[in-house]
Amino acid sequence: MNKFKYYFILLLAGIAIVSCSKDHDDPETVPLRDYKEQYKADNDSIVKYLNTHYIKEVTANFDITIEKIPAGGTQTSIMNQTVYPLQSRDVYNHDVTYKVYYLSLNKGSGEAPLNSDRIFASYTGSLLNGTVFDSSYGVGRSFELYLYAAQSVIDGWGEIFPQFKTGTPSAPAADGTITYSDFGAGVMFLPSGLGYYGSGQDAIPAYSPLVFSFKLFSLQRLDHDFDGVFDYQEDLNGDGYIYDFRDTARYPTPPATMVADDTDKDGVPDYVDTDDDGDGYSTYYEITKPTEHIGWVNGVFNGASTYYPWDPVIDNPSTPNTDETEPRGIPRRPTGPLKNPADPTESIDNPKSFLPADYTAAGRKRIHLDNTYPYQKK
Ligand SMILES: [Ca+2]
Ligand SMILES: [Ca+2]
Ligand SMILES: [Ca+2]
Ligand SMILES: [Ca+2]
Repeated sequence: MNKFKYYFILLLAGIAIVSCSKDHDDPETVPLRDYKEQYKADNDSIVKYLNTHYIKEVTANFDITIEKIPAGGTQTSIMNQTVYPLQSRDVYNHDVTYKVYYLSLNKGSGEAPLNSDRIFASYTGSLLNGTVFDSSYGVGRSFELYLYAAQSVIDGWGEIFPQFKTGTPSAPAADGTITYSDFGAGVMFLPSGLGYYGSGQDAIPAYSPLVFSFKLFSLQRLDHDFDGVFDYQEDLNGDGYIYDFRDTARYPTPPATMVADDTDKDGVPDYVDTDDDGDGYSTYYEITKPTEHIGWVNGVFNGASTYYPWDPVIDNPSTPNTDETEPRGIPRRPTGPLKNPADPTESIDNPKSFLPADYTAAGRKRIHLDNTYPYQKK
């Protein structure tokens, strides 16, 4: 959790060095443009694009062709067509609330990624003038949506991909190839503030709005604090997004609609907080299954996992040699009889016992999020 502090200190040191070097006639660094001003210009350009271009074709495989409406043309603009109604999402970033436009060509049949998961997707990126600057030519590649990943993608991807779902994989072909059907497919129209902004890339001039068509094939859930609970299970309000408001450059004054997903309200969101409920016991410790509960116990199979999964899971039929059955999820604070029924006071010396329902009840407050459990020492 101190990583951020170091990052900001390094950043400040970097700025100090740049300002010092100006005195020595080194090339000046150009300050970044104002995000709000740039967004106004970008949004004008994007709206103009949406009003002057049309969807020429969408193939059965969700490959889309967008072209400019020719002079005198009667084609319906992207903005006004109704086959794929234009959608938008409000995105707060660098103190700007962007209205990000996107098209949904197909929602997808699988799971939606969280904005910190790894996705397997294909894409084609172009500028508003139609220049294609990069493409994976329909072939899926792996990307981590997490903003602070070593090789992270642009901010806009993490905001739009969670609106789509993955596809349905085929059985592997003879050469091991898996193909996907009914995958998420769409087009996002990104202002430069959610793209490369002032730092242009090879074929992308600085401050370019970007158009990406994409297909979302599959995803991999990630656990960024290694506490045994996946990021998407630490998305407390279930909106598909987690944010770290310690990043005050991106989020100086987050709107009320953005939720921190921070159980103990210490400013560190659950997905990077190793003690989610702030009770002094790490989440990793709290979700560790007692050894006497592993494997076969009194004729009941309790699963081979060292850790409680989030919810009970059934055996995976495609792995006949392994029994993944796990009837117990992370429990709530126990509700069974007291150890000493003669003493009505629940305490560390007189704890309640776990009932089967404590491991499975829907909506239960799991113990790693309940700072009243384990019982505190007197
Ligand atoms: Ca985690
Ligand atoms: Ca959330
Ligand atoms: Ca926290
Ligand atoms: Ca804890």
